[in-house]
Amino acid sequence: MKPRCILLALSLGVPFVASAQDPMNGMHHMPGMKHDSAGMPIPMPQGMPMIPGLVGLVPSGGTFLPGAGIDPERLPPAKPSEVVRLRSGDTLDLTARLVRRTIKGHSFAMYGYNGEVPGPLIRVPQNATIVVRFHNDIDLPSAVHWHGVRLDNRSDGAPGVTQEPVQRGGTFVYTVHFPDAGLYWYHPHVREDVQQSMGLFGNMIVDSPIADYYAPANSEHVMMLDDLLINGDTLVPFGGEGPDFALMGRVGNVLLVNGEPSYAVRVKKGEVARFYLTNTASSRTYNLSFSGAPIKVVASDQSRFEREVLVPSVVLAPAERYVIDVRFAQPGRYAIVNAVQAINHYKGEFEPQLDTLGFVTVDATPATADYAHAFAILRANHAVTSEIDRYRQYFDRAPDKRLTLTLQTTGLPLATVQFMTIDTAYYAPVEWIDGMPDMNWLSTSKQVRWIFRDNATGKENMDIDWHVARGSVVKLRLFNDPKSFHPMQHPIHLHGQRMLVIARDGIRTRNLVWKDTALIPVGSTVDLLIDASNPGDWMLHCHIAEHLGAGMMALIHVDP
Ligand SMILES: [Cu+2]
Repeated sequence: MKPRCILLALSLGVPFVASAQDPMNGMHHMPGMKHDSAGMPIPMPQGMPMIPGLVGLVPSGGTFLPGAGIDPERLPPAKPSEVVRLRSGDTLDLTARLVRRTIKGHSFAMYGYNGEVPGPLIRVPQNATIVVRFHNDIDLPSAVHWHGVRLDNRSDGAPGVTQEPVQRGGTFVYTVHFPDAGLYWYHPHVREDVQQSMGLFGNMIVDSPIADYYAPANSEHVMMLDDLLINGDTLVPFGGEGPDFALMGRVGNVLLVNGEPSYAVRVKKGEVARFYLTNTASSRTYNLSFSGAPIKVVASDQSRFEREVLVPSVVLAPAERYVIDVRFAQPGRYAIVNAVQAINHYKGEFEPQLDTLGFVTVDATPATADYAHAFAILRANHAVTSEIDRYRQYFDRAPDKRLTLTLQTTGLPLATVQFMTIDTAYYAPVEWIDGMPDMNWLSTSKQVRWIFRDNATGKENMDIDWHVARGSVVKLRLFNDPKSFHPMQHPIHLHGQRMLVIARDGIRTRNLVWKDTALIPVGSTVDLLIDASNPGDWMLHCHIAEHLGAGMMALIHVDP
């Protein structure tokens, strides 16, 4: 790695020119989202100075924070998530509203579903159909997307595609059918950079009728992973007219589990604990481990794996889910650690970064049921394999469509352009932290346009109007161009269908699982096989909230 002396050569006081170009497609406009705040500095990593040419600049377009003018102390305190068990035919009222959250001693006006953060944990049997009456009582238009659920298109909750955004005071009734057992989550699909980050997310667990669908476990725990960007005692405001942090997405400096900065569970000696993991962060990819306790990966987004495997750690990109079993053989305190490789852009070096998300305390009393034997068996899920067998005939055929992932910028500060020109001489396949928050903060969705480009037609983003017949199997090849202005990984999410990641860089995936979100590292070519079985108009998009807000989305029509 080369030292990054370019910083010293950058000029001072480069004027900040905002472009009038609007790259958005009308789906994420927020009229009335303007406030007068003149902006504020953002926290920088220790020992990292702001780039001289960026000092004193603020993003264009004003700022937004929830509950403007409301004293947080007058809001109801957020409650922890409660389990709501529903049967087919049941109705749930779900209201997004302002709540007070107290994080590290500071109180903020934020959001919650039914006053809870995370929102209610909806637990249903497989094949249930429920009705959710959504009420919007927050100060932004909203909607609810049922992430990963192959439901009726009308209830997909994608404003601009399947419904109009729900204005404050408005209601929308969703019919949610759960055809697949597994772990899912719900969240808004309007200004996700604000609404998800402020607390609007919740899980759904869909239970299979098969008694030993998963191996036995002594306990179950839900971990919704999130991060929050705080400067001293203040939330760093959001872009008023569209997302800021448009280059890398907003990477928080406080790591949260279930909305709290410290997570604690207590188990017994020898206990097998099942963790339901969901990454709800705007941009951060996690690499989780449990102080060496063995982790068995059981399931991901929409199914179990073909085969259970033991792993040292679990990587979760935004919106991905994993079901894991962890066995705690000895009493003691096990830290839950996010261990990643940070890039110091100033020094041009990689360095390890460890964050403790919480602790598992293991009592000396043995667990009442001893599942050591079952835990030691790595199960082969033949039902998953035999279902996927029907699709293997398509694995080797030529891709039906190829998309290149790239970006265009316009009107960025000169210092940013100069820095990036040098910085992207090398790249990391996955950026785990934000090593340059000043540059990132100052980039808005008016200056940065993230792009899916159709290799065959040259069409981009929402101009890619792709029709496939219901019941067809589609091979989609994605290439993440490492030579773009700011190469970065993208967790790509497809609504309403299921897909297999069949190959990465030409290497066949050996242990398959049905997914709805797949991480595409920089420089990688990833082949997805889509089971296009659910008719309707469905979004394909990057799940980094700010990349979505900066245009990285396309439509796939599954024709009936
Ligand atoms: Cu992206």
